[in-house]
Amino acid sequence: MGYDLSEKNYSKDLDLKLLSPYGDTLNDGKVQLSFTLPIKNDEKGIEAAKLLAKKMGLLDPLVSESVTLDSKFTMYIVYGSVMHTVDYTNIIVETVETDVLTKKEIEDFIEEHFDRNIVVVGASTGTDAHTVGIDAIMNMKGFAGHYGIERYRNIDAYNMGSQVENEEFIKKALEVNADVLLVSQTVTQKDVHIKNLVNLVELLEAENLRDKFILIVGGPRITHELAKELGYDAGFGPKKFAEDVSSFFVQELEKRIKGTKV
Ligand code: B12
Repeated sequence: MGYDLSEKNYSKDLDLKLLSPYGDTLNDGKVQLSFTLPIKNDEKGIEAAKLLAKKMGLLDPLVSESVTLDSKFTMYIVYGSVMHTVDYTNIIVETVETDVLTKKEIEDFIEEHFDRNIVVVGASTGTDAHTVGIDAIMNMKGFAGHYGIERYRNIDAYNMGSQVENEEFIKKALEVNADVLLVSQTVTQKDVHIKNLVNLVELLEAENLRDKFILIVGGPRITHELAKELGYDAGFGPKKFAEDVSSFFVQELEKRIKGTKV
């Protein structure tokens, strides 16, 4: 069920069971959309963009911008109203539930609960060449004002970089006796990340090693829900930093060894 936006008789009350975008006023359903068409920038192109937006279900679409990219490509910005709503009260999202601590709190937590450093091995695995994500989490200098875990005083961090084969990754984890494995996956074309992430779990299971490590994956298209589905302990997406993941793994590690110093 949705509001009858075509008649503009939408409600002025917020009903979270019928959540709709906010433009100028509650429940007007206004959204902005941009896309590129492989055609030249003229009136016919603008009409094509408008028709496409209508087919996508936008009411009263307005092409507010048509930007010439070159003689054969044009980018359009279109405004319109969506007629659909979602029931916000019925949405359940699986998220990492541990408290997020500061760098200092994490270091103090390690000092209090462990009598040795925590060992972390990270990499962008498989064919994935993107290093910026794993570097953001691990590098000493950090990212967006958040120091990476190499800077944490009682974490030994090994960042193997990108295009690391799963076998090589496991070998390193065993060599340094890792507690935590951090996998970064950026490229999702043709679900290549799923195959690679599943392969790592299968290799660990085949060697009876899965329970030896806290296994974490992160990347722009990764959610905690997906990570759990694939057999990982946690997943982290955009806008997550070293504190988020370290808070999780120190508390998880402590839970697993509760009572006994390692
Ligand atoms: C830079 C870049 C490259 C560089 C990478 C250089 C390098 N050293 O990393 C180069 C040029 C090599 C590259 C290559 C390719 N790229 Co590229 N690239 C990008 C770009 C522009 C930026 C990515 C980035 O650095 N983001 C910044 C970091 C900080 O963000 P992040 O990775 O999301 O990380 C954050 C979180 O996700 C999380 N996180 C990430 N990893 C982890 C891990 C853990 C454990 C945790 C806890 C958290 C975590 O924390 C980080 C901080 O908050 C994006 C587009 C974009 N604007 O995002 C495309 C993009 C990622 N690339 C893309 C593609 C398709 C490619 C190529 C396949 C292109 C090609 N046809 O050759 C190749 C792939 C090569 C390969 N084999 O992997 C696509 C991916 C689409 C998809 N989902 O599959 C994108 C989205 C561009 C696009 N719109 O099409 N790319």
